[in-house]
Amino acid sequence: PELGSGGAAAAGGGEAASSQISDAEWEDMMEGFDERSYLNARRWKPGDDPYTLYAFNQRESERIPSDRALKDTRHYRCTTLHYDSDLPLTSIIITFHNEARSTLLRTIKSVLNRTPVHLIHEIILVDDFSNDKSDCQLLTKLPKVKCLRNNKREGLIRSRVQGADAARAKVLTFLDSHCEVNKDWLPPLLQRIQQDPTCVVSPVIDIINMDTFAYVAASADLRGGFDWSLHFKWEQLSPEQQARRTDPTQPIKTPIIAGGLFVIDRSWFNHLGKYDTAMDIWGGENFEISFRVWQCGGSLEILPCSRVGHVFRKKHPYVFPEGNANTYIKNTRRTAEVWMDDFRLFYYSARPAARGKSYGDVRGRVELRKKLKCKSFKWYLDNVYPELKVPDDSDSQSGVIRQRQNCLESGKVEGQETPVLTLAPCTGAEGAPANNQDSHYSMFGASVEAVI
Ligand SMILES: [Mn+2]
Repeated sequence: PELGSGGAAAAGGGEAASSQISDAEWEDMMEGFDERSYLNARRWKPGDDPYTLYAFNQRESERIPSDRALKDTRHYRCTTLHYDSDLPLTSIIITFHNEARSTLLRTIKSVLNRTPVHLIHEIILVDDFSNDKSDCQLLTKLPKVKCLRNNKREGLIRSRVQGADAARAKVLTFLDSHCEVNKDWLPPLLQRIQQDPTCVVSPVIDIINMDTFAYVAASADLRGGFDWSLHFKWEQLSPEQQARRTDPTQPIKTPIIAGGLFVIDRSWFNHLGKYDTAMDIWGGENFEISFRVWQCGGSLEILPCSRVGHVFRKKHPYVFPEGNANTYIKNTRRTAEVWMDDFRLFYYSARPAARGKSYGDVRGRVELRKKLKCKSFKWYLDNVYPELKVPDDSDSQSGVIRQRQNCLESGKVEGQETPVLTLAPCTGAEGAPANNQDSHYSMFGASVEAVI
């Protein structure tokens, strides 16, 4: 049954029971959690490199209190907005694998301290097979906190689906495990979903410095973008888009979400096919869900009046069983095959290494796309991301690729279907290259691909 679309007082059944905690009970629970011993058990030891375990400064994270004050980084006009009193409740889902205790705890405490209690149905921690299961278990002493644990490593995508399947509130809020939510972060997100349940919304993601843990405001004039290799990047709004934004509190439509933090109506999430659970560990899932939301009748927005800080790192602290690049290619290749139609060829051109990699069975996802009667990738490009330049003939050149006296040349090899490229002395005349040295090549992003 669809539970509770009202405030705690209006909601019926189990949801109300778990949402109604008296102030005294709340205080008892907050005080009942032995923070000092939780943190002390796994503290950084002097002499150790503070970056080894988590790829951010563990020592600095531990020096900062779990309930530190943050600067309110919103535009001042956000502070004058009012939100409905009957916003839907949310289940907050935080997945993690071997997260620093200090950072995970600060994520949760920031949520408990800066969110109207009656809007949180539960906080579901999904422990993706961390080495120490008490990292998660001990936190269930805190109000609203539940813990699910995988009995093998599943990765972010399947872990999030586990959390979503267990969630009971009307709205799902996905958070990363090294965040701090800022003042009034949740009401704008819930209100937008109440207005339009097909909208999938993200906060502006402020920056928590990985060395100092300083909380730094991010620009609110950014949206998510990408190139043909399916590499995510933040993009400045164009001058025209800027000019159209007369009200800095208005939502920003975005072609893609960064993926770590977003809010979605639970039945809409289920209707759209959750996530592609054949994707591994991390990476590429934000493309899949973004294309799917847009092409299947929804939209993606960044809400500038909601701010959440996130620790941005330079590398992943954990291992990918099949290697980082292979996992990213498998996940993005599944996305390209299911959602990009013939435009997937530009993906292969930009990421030639993806061609030969296996990506598993996508028939179920193709079926899903059919069943939901989703629009084409051309529609997405025309209507959502016209700024993404589609390579045309002017991007591809032909001629000789030459290194001193040698030219790139193609030749057949016994028993192999595709020709092999080698360097050999140039044979054609100036301006009239020999046939096997006449190359057609195109450049997308960082890679050059030659077809002879
Ligand atoms: Mn993260």
